[in-house]
Amino acid sequence: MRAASLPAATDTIVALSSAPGPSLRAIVRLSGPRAFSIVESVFQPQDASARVSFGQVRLDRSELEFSAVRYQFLENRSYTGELLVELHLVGSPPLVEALLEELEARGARAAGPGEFTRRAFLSGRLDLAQAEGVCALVSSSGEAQRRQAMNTLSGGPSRVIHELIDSCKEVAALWVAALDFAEEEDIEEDTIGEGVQLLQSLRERFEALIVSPPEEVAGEGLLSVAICGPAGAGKSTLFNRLVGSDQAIVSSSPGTTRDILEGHCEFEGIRFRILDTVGVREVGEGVERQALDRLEEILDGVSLRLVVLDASRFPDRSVLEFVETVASPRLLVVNKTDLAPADPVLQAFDRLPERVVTLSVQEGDGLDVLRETLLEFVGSGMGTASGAVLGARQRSATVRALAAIDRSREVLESGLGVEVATIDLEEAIRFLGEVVGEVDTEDILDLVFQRFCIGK
Ligand SMILES: Nc1nc2c(ncn2[C@@H]2O[C@H](COP(=O)(O)OP(=O)(O)O)[C@@H](O)[C@H]2O)c(=O)[nH]1
Ligand SMILES: [Mg+2]
Repeated sequence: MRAASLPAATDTIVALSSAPGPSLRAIVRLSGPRAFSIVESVFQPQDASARVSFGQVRLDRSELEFSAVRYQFLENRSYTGELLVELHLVGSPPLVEALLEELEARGARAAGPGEFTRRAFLSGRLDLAQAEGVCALVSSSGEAQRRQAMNTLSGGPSRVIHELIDSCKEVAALWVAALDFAEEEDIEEDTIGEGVQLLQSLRERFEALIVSPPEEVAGEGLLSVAICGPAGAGKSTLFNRLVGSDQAIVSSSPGTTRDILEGHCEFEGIRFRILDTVGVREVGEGVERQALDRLEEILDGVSLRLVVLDASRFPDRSVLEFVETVASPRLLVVNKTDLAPADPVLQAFDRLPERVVTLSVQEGDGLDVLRETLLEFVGSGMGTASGAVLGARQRSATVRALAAIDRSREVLESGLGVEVATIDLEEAIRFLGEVVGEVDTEDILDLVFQRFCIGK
């Protein structure tokens, strides 16, 4: 169901939509059928017919009078798709407070978090993915994240998701057509062969969307990166270099880092949360087992893992095994290239992790490449073919859609037939629909809009 077919709101909401606290200018916003008339009851405009007008606000209840500028927007021109008024006044918290109180007394209701954007969605002005873009924009920090949020807002992921939905629907339509000729054996067989291929190529397009994992960036404006690897590889040295401090104790005797250290850094406007962890060989049995469990937990919770190895020490079996267990996305960092070339260490792997950076933290060689690689990783969402960055909710729905696509392919391959495979395919379409809000599930809406601040 398209959001636009949901019933329009009948009440009028009000909230401060600029930042709270003293400021040069505060913006109080009303949206809903009575927005114009409620404001008219407290505001004397200099030019009643102008869309933008200076005027006087008179508040009966608090007996206050002050000047303000009124902006009026008709339904077809407003953010929410409803009648919308903004009063711009001097940003004094007591004045704003008194104004809100008066407007509420006159029939406006205090808006809940994200309610303006929710209405924009309900009136079909934004789709759900774009609405989440607004959320990310509001909470974004730094220029790059702002750009990314703008990308969502301008429909980046929406466009890609709509394309995916269309492709899924095309495949489903092919199958329905094939079912009409089901008596003819070879048509069904051709359809199955072709279907498996179509689903496989769909899978790749899904992956391009899901692989870029910077939902943290879009959501919280911070990407967490854990540094892990064997003791003495230079993890703490790298941590200090990235974070630009000497928080972590660097020592030539392995086993110095016992706790998880956390620091922050920013390059090119992207903020990173960096975690320095305990070295894998620093951990033995008994009490230290806890440290290893903790390490696993940390590695689970981050967006990217840097596995640091020492170029001058051939990785032993336990290190190689450890690297295998580190989940993607991960980046292999071969350090201390001032002591030895990286190649012999790299050759010890049967299969190398996807990305490798060689450097000497001590000499500072290769640190730029590492920073660029980190940025590239974040930017993979901005710069990939899909150009789309998914928020956490969008991502999880997309992952579920992909699982349904895979089930559909398995069904085809196991010979259960096109009809059964269609059920999973349709489920995939439904999950994708959730991403862009082509559903009427109140729960999803609540989930999305709760994360907003009031006034947005
Ligand atoms: N030669 C050289 N030594 C390094 C380099 N990076 C770190 N080290 C040294 O390696 C030792 C272990 O470093 P540390 O950061 O404590 O390793 P961690 O156990 O992985 O945290 C220290 O003596 C560091 O000074 C490097 O690039 N080259
Ligand atoms: Mg250390």
